[in-house]
Amino acid sequence: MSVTLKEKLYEKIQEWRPRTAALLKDHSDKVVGEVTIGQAIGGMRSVKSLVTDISYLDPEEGIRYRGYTLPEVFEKLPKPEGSEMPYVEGLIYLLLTGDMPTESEVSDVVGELNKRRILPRYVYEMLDAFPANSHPMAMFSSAILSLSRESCFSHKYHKGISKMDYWDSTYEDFMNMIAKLPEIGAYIYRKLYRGGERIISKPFLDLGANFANMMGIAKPYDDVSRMYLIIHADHESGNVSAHAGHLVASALSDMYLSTSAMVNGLAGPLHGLANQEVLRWIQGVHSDMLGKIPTEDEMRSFVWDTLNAGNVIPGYGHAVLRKTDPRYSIQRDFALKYLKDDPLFKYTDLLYKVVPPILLEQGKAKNPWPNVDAQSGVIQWHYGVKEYEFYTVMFAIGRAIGVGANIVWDRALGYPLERPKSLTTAMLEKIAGI
Ligand code: HAX
Repeated sequence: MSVTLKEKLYEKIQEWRPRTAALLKDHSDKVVGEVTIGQAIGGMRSVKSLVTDISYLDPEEGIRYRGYTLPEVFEKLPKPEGSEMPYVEGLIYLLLTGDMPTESEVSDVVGELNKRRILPRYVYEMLDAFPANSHPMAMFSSAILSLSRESCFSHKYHKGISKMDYWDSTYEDFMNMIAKLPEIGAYIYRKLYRGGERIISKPFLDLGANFANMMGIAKPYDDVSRMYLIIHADHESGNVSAHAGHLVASALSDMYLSTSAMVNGLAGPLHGLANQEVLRWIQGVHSDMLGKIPTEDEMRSFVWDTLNAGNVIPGYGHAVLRKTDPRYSIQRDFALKYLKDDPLFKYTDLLYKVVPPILLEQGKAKNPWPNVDAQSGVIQWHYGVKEYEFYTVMFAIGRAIGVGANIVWDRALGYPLERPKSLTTAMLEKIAGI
């Protein structure tokens, strides 16, 4: 009999617990770093105060999931027959256990999620009650929040369970929730933008293919979905969405309450909403140019106009990364293969050429290179998803995988309530000697 994902996860948890316990018991006083006034005022940039084993973000190299770079993840994870992109279910296995899954382990996860995907009727009814001009992220977050009623963890917690068992019902919530997110996302899409004509999911499909099916978009959009969900899954735990999810979960709020908070953080224009802003900005250039591809000089002047008006160039810069985001490069490779003649792709490519030198010349942004959001909307647009408000919902489905896996591990390793300390401005002035 093969070992299930849950059994493998439990083995890994048992192996890991003594490591965390030993660090706490014998090395609690060791200094990890110091905090400057600049960091305390400046959004805690680079303050080393979180622990996660799910992913690590190197400023030069980009994200590693469980030690694997993104190109390695795309190369090594099993792929559905005839597809270029791996199963999202394989990534779920990798993030939860740290092991690269076999084909048969992935197919067990496909089956496991398919058993859990049915949404309670009240979620549809609640979504139907939203006004037609609602932002899809507000609807998505509310739908997840409403599912808190289904939480196995909350149910067990109120009956009384040992701390050592918290991970078990949290894992159940994680799997139940991940299975449902594509259903919720696609339902919102079809309701808001396709006259409410819902497409029912097909239980034999993998998560990426089922999402494409429910969106109503033909191949190779299944591969776009897989790629999109995988690249957005995690970016360490300090970014706004991941941190929000982890923080709320630290109060032992259930997976749904925590994920809804994560989604709310992602909905900010400096974070996940940037992908909609990129498209809005490019569309502005497109209409000013009456659809013509601008010359490099014309594009430069659009970029300077945006900066001189006091706005940021969406899709460029990053709080941690200092190189081109590998999540951008993976999408660019896909775009070069499938949409190299698309006018909007030509715009993005032109921007890749002109924006970094301009940001360097301006001298403010610490990272002049493109991030994940610079490319993703253009690919969605090409496949007919032109409602750019929706892009962040797909980002959120992906991000829930990494943040949720992290929450399962937070519970397994007994991470406590998060509670950093605040200071007053007067205290900082005293430290500064002014
Ligand atoms: N265009 C213009 N100015 C920029 C810039 C950009 N793309 N990126 C940074 N800057 C500016 C900042 O606004 C800041 O200016 P002030 O000193 O006047 O406040 C200065 O450069 C220093 O900022 P930084 O330290 O380099 O960057 P931060 O860590 O403060 O912010 C951001 C990182 C991603 C928020 C920032 O680069 C930005 O606003 N980029 C555009 C929005 C965007 O693409 N966001 C998506 C990021 C990826 C992500 O998380 N997706 O979810």
